[in-house]
Amino acid sequence: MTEHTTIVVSTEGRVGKIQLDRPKALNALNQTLMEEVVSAAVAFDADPDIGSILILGSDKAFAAGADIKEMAHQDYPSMYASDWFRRWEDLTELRIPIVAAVKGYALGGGCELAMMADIIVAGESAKFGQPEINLGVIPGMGGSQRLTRSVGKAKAMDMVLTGRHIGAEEAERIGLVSRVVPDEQANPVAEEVAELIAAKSKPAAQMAKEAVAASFETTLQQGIRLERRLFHSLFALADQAEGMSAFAEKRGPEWTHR
Ligand code: CO8
Repeated sequence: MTEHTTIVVSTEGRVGKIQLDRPKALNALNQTLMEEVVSAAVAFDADPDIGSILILGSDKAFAAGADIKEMAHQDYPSMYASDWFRRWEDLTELRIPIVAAVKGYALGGGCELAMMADIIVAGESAKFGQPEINLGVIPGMGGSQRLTRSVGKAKAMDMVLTGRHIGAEEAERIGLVSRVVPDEQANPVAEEVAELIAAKSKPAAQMAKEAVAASFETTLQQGIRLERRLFHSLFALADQAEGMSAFAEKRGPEWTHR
């Protein structure tokens, strides 16, 4: 197994787990952490024995943003030449469903990383925010786009322009997170969700994710056409025949993920 310095990677059944592990820096996202998270996620995506990814933070912070100390001394030529933080986009191109458990701070890049997940389970202590404006910059890992698509202009402008943090209850009310649970339940519930998804037919789950994700990119008509084509294409897979036979025979399906 690959040696990591900023994350802990493990598997639990068909769930691939990535625990952010820079607790002293509140899991601030540096270049090493980005590379390690994305590489681990890419490997899980390609592994036929893994059906979902779970991203976990620590109790005080999911992640308090990009590593400000690492960024502070960058200049425009170095940021541009390295296309700083582009690698995170590779995470968003994965087909495998991703669940994030958020407790404590999910700020700046931390909020943006959580939004790259398909489902966010928040503990009651979760605090989401895009405070970059307080550092004289703006969101740079998709916050201005993903946040706006997920919660609408009114709340996105409020968060991005004022930098204020919102709590778990408000985050659920505005549609940023899927569920809020007591803190001690956040990791177990997120794990249950990830296990439930991993127990589905992998290609069906991937196509379900692709169809929902497409709604952020396409017109309604194109999205509905894509959904129908994906639906049709599932009839080429053994899992469709198995799922429907199992229903008729009143038994649980045995997926071959093919
Ligand atoms: N980067 C680096 N170190 C951090 C960060 C961070 N984002 N956040 C916290 N830390 C460190 C602190 O410096 C401190 O280290 P040390 O003990 O060595 O002094 C340690 O973590 C603990 O932090 P605090 O003592 O500050 O803990 P508090 O409980 O007092 O406060 C807060 C917690 C409120 C979360 C506070 O730490 C804070 O405000 N952090 C910064 C939050 C922030 O501004 N995040 C946005 C960063 S910018 C960003 O994310 C841009 C992303 C897009 C980049 C795209 C490029 C193309």
